[in-house]
Amino acid sequence: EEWKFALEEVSGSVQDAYAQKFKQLIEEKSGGKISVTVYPYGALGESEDLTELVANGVLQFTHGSTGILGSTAPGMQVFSVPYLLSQDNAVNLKLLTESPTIYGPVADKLKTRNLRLLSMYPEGDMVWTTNKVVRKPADFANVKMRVMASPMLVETYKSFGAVPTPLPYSEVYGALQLKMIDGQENPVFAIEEMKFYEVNDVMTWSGHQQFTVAVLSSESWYQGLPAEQRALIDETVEELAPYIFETQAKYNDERLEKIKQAKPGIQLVRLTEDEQAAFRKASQPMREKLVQLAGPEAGSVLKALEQEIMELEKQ
Ligand code: 6CS
Repeated sequence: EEWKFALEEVSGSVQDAYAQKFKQLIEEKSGGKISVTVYPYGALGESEDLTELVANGVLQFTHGSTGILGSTAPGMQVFSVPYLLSQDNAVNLKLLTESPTIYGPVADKLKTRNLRLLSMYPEGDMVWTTNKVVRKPADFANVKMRVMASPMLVETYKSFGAVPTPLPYSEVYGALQLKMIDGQENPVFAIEEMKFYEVNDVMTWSGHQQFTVAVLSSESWYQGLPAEQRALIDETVEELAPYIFETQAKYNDERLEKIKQAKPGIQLVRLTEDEQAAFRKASQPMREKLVQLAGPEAGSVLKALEQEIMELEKQ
């Protein structure tokens, strides 16, 4: 039996690390009865295509960036609300793998599209790459920032003072090179492997968000599996959570060193607390925006998640 797992990222990425470990564990535990084939980004299409292929049962597993999933599953845009996740990844691990809100109403909504939400994890802090230094919203004036297709991201970057430009991942490098856009946001490991640092001169840690991704399967396919195979998937996904949290942190640290070596002139900027506060203030209306764009249910999900985070932070 063969299970197919697609990635929205290239070989060597965080998603690849996840899928390779998943493959290893499933193949071992099934005693070789199941083999998992991993398809890196580019093999089967853009992120939206992969989600569609899983919903149609052509593929069994994929990753769905919440910033892209939000364009077709509006509720997922809640993860594009800036400053949502905790600064403490131990809190985020619990939230993203056990939250009754995520695995209740959020997952139920995905089921209506035949998608099963298996897990979620962060892939690292979003870092801006630009050609000029951006320390305050006014610095973003006329700066065309590429974002994933979620309307919430478009609105967030407008609120930050930039000119948001949605584009598929595969087109970002070329668009930066041709100066059709001035900058983009992604975790460090992605900036390294997609070579965005070659065509931008400044990297800025804005502190406003982590990149979060959903691990998805086909709901009807999953429900049709024998109980022991469903259990095998559930148990493997649970085992993978701490592994991928550690691995993404390691990848992001290592790739920053690689970037510094490849481009010693790259300027690294970390926004101070005060500078971050100005962006936070500018994006305050995004909570209302979420309700306008994704409906009152998304607003309730946001409130419930914020409550869960607060409680987890107290523990
Ligand atoms: O920016 C993007 O579109 C992509 N970034 C990453 C790190 N993974 C997949 C996603 O599509």
